[in-house]
Amino acid sequence: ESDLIKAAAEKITDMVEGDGDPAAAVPGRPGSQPPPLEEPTEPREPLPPKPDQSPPEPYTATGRPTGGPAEARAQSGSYLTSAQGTRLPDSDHSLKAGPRGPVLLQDHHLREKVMHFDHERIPERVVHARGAAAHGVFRSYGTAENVTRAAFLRKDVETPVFTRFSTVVGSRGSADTVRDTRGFATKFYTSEGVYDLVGNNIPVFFIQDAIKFPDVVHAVKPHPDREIPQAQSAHDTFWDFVSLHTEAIHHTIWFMSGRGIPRSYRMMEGFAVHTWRLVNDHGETTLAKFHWKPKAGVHSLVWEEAQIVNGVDPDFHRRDLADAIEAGAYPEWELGIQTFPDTPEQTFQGIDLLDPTKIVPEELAPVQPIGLLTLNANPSNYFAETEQVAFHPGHLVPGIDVTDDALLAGRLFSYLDTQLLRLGGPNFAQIPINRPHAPVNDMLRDGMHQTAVHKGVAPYKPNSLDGGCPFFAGGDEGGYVEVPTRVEAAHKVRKAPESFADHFTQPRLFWLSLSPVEREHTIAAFTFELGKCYENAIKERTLRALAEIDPYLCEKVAAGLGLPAPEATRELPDVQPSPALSQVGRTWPTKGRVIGVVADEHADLDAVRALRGQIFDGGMVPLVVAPTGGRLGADSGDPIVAQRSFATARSVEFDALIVAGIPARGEDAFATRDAKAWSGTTDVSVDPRVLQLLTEAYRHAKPLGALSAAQQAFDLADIPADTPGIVVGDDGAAVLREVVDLLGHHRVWDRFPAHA
Ligand code: HDD
Repeated sequence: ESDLIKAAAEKITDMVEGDGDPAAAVPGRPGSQPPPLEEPTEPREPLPPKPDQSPPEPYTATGRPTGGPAEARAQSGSYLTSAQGTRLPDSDHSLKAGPRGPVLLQDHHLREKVMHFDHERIPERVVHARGAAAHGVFRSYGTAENVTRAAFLRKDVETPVFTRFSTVVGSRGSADTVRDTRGFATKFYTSEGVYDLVGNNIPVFFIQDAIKFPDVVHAVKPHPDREIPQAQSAHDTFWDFVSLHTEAIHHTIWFMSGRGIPRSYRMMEGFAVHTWRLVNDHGETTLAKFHWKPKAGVHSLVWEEAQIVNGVDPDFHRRDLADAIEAGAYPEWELGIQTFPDTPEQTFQGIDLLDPTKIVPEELAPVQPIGLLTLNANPSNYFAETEQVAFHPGHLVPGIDVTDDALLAGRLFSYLDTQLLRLGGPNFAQIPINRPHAPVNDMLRDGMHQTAVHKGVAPYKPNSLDGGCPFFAGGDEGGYVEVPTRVEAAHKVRKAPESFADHFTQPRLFWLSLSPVEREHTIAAFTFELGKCYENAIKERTLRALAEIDPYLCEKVAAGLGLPAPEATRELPDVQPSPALSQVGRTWPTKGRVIGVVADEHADLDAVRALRGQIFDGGMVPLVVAPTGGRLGADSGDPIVAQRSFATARSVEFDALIVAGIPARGEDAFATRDAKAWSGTTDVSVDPRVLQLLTEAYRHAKPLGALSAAQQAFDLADIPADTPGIVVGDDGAAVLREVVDLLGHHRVWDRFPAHA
């Protein structure tokens, strides 16, 4: 009997392309199968190996196929893979805690396979519905090679990527600058299959266990009776949840700070939140947290700006991202990792690495740069790409594995499941934007939206009819082999570890790390949000949580709500602040920032031309704001195009303003309006829309400049010339230099009152 099997196996092996002797090492290959009980029919020649089939062409940043051998793309190649192109070492055994089980929820291969089978006979994201995305490239520095064997993290490897940013709460048509967490999800089309890094702009999450996700989302979404408010957390159900689940207060204080209203997607940090397990070529493991660091700095709007933008330009962030890319000012982020020894406790300096509501301060574990992300092409079709892209934290490549974080475990289930509803079936990996750029050779068949025309007759393992193909890949052939981490025998319980019960030390750490002005903005946000709640009990419960963070925070918010401030129930811990958490006090690059130049026909047009050129040369965006559209100095040989008119410009669009001329009140300018009401001045000789530009920019602590001849505009707007951040002079270049220096701090922070 064994001779017969051996002969058949040799025949099959001979027919398979590829080098080496694949039968030797890998279970599941011909030759290593257990013998059948008996031969059911007369032995006959096996059918030829399953022919390769024409793969669907992958979509790329430029809209063209990536090139390379067509058969390297889909349903082809020698090894069995997941739908994402990751090679599989085994498809017959679920991942278990020991041979006798139980089966682990983190077995993403089992779930992918069974989920797909379940749907073989043949709507908006429930969260993160509103988003904007871009194509790009990730270039690895190779600095992570010692901790991970992931091929895309080898030195100088370039990997195409697609990144989607999003708000969490609002529906697809909601505004961009609402106070919310932002999603930051990146799909890496690696040579080993798709890797998704599905993160947020906040390093901690609301909850510690995925089983509470429906609760927190139900709480923050609009009230079910009237379906209001849209894209807001400022309502009773959200704060009811937060005050009753105090583990949410850490995430909440982050998005009550400026982090909840970013200036631009280009100016946000990103975090994968969970701790991941990296494994290197030698099988050694390291725990790690991923960070994205924007080259443009980390900046926020102020609340009034965010609200104005919501009305004036609800697509502000989407437009900003697309404009920057179109202008060639490609946004960049460095990917970094914090690494921790993979000890059985999975803690670092007392911080539980499995608790997704905890950070490890950068001062304790520095973020080490491992590569650069550059977004360099806008999508050509919003639906095909931005809407249909499907992320999943379980899309992993060899070298990156999961930990036992209970929030992550639930996510590993949820993201596959949601795509079934959203993308209409289990074949979403065949949608162009989701297609791996690695060979896909799965045995997932049929189902809704099947676009592949599979050949061969034996989509099952083991088989002899399709030549036994495809084969399993061992770890040394790029197979995704789970790290055989030890699972201690324990009782089944519905419980969290004890360390998860500390809900307040890290919110206090965050609070103490903020600068005084950031604290004032955070107080204002809490006061606004709770002020929109109707139930006093909810406000009081939240104040009790704030008291456990800091007495000043609690007292100020309580005063704003007109309620007594409760006392903390314990002595507040002595916490070392983390300066890296503050956005103030550092100097940031000014590349890509927008400077408005206000002028009319009476301005010194040579000075305006020079300013425009100098701003542009500095890598920033000059926008000339004139009384009407069209051109200034149309009769001159070098007219100046007005990018904005007084009717279309609003201060929120500019990071700084320079007034080059004092534009007189035009005939059509608010003819029927009371200029005093708009500008705070009785003088109507300056167009009130210009005064509004200046007073708003002043209130939002933006740098303001004026050429001497135009400085009167500040007087008319009641802006004292001796306040910080007001620059006046004859020499346009010198004024600009000083304005740009101020812009390096993002805002003139001294202009905000700050006591905390
Ligand atoms: Fe989630 C989408 C980020 C916890 C369930 N999530 C989604 C997106 C981002 C995140 C960026 C949008 C992806 C895109 O652009 O298409 N989610 C996170 C982070 C979390 C997190 C950083 C915690 C660390 N999520 C989380 C939990 C669950 C989900 C605990 C469920 C148990 N998330 C989903 C989802 C979404 C989603 C319902 C909606 C659309 C989608 O997946 O594709 O499955």
